[in-house]
Amino acid sequence: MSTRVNNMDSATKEDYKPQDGPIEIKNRHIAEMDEDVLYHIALGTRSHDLKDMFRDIKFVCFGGSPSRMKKFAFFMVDQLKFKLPAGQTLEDIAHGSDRYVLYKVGPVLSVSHGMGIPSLSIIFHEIVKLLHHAGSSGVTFFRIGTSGGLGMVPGSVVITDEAVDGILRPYMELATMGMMIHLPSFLDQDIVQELYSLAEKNDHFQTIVGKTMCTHDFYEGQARLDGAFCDYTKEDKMMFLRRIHEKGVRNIEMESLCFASYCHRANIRGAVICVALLDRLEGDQISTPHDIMEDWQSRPQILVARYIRKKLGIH
Ligand code: R2B
Ligand code: URA
Repeated sequence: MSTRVNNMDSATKEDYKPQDGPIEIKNRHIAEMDEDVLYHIALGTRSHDLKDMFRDIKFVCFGGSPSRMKKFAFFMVDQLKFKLPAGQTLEDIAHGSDRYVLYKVGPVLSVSHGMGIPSLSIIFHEIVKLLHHAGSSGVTFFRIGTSGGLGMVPGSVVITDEAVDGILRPYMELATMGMMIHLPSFLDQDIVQELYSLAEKNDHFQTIVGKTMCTHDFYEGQARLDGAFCDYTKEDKMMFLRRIHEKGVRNIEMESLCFASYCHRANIRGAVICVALLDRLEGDQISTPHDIMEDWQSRPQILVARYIRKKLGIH
């Protein structure tokens, strides 16, 4: 067994600039296949005319929960002043599979990714292949999600400028072929600043930019005291959270590392925008009433909608 470090072609997050070209697949085997079945979204290159269905896609918005991404799709109908054909409503295009949901609103795809890196990884592969088969180009990806904040008012929004793993490393480790490969998690800094510039003075919430820690577990991985297992003290927990806060970590969630490193690997512009459901320096349990949490979860969507409207010239 050996460790291989690859894909380190951009050495720092500052010199990483994604290109605006067609979505390319860095896998020569795909071109040799008669058919590519995108199993988890129940689509395929033979069964569907992917070019006709998806060629115009310019923005893909990923989020954990299927119902939140359905709501986001309807929000985009409103935001883009999108005219649905008379008598029609939005359909889940991936309804043939009950793993993920997929809604299309003009040039915007709204996709659920489930919880954690393994779930996000599967849908990311299939969406990149889908857009490649469709011949889409100049596409931007977003993850709009939830997180635990550090040192901020709950309901604040964090735009990730760097995703790090549970021990602060800016790359994702992936075990493949008996080796561990390292995939850097640089994000495009221009889109970070552009999204930040779209936060308005009159917004009823605070928006900040910072590092996001991505863990493989919600409880012990995030130093909670309220899991079924816990081998550390409250003092250990607070020391850890204060230490990562000093190192620039502003929120903790479970997908940003994979999302960022796959965007980097696929040369796709990507951004991570998450609302903080609580301040982890104050506690572990999420007990805010559902209606307030619903409102908070729409906040990253508001920023992303502003970005998309700006790019499409919709005022
Ligand atoms: C945020 O919230 C989920 C855990 O509750 C997880 O998907 C994440 O990243
Ligand atoms: N999601 C997480 O991963 N952690 C939190 O604390 C809240 C939401």
